[in-house]
Amino acid sequence: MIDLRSDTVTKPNEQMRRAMAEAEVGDDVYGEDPTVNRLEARAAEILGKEAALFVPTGTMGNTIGIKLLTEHGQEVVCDSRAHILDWELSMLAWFSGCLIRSVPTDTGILTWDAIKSVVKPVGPHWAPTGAIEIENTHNMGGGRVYPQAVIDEICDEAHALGVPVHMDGARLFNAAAAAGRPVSELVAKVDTVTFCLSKALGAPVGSMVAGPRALMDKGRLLRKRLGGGMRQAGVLAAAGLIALEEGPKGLPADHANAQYIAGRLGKMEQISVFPVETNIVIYDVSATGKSSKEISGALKARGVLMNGFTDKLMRAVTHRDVSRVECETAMDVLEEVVR
Ligand code: TLP
Repeated sequence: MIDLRSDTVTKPNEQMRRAMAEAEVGDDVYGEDPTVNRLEARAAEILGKEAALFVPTGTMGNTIGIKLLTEHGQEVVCDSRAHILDWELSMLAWFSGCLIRSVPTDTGILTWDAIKSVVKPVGPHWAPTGAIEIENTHNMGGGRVYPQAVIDEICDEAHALGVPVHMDGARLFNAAAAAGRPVSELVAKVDTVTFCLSKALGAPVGSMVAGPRALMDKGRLLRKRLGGGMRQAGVLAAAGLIALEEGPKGLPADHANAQYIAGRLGKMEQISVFPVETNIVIYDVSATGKSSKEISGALKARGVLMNGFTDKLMRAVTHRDVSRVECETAMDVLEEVVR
């Protein structure tokens, strides 16, 4: 199977498996797992934040990041196709007790201009804004990267009003690779940030949430409350350390493969493809006369996995476990299915 459903499907390589087997471990709930401690220190250093916390998933990272910035009864401003809104089972409402105030955008990229009218102070008739959330890269926007000036403006304006900003940087390293900037620059002004080790960076499990030390100390308690106190988690952190150090090196190749796929899709008459900046390719199949479910099923029968997320929109995600040759084969198969 050529699996282009997501970069979440990457499997640990030999180097990771060896490191996992040999990892030095301890009880992380006591703060005694040396490998987890190393991963948290290294992630904080790379991000330029005071502290970082190893969490099982990106969803838990976002949950903790946003809970740390908000109070029950507030609103969180995000775009209308944000992962926290569409794909996290209302976790934000459930755990943080906040409503989402979503703002429609073409590409998932918010601007201060687009959100300033919905950012609200405390008042007698409405819920005040507790935080702003931005997603970089933007998944459903097609892996789009925030222009740095846009992030900086949102953060500066929000901070001037006393409103903090959380970044869902599940694919933060893809954004950095595409922007040609260090991740620390991308996140310099946000208050809390989550990124995933388990997507394009290749770890089997794990994400990080980072920010000021005092917040991360509180975040450690929230992680425990959510059932994320993972004890001898060094076996996972060992793979995470390799993902963190080695994973980013492979991202330009994944991005080139996504461009290759977009190029091939662009040549198929009944398909229209959205602009590609990183490792996510979104394309519209409505002109084929088939639904994305039908196309997905026909592809699967021929050894290629790609999913639709609406009736007409499909997604291909490149990652370290698909080669250029496999991308070529996948496109040959799609051409055949469409024909
Ligand atoms: N995204 C998954 C699915 O949930 C859609 C995928 O295949 O792309 N933020 C963003 C931007 C994400 O794309 C994801 C996962 C998460 C958070 C959540 O990460 P996990 O799955 O580790 O909870």
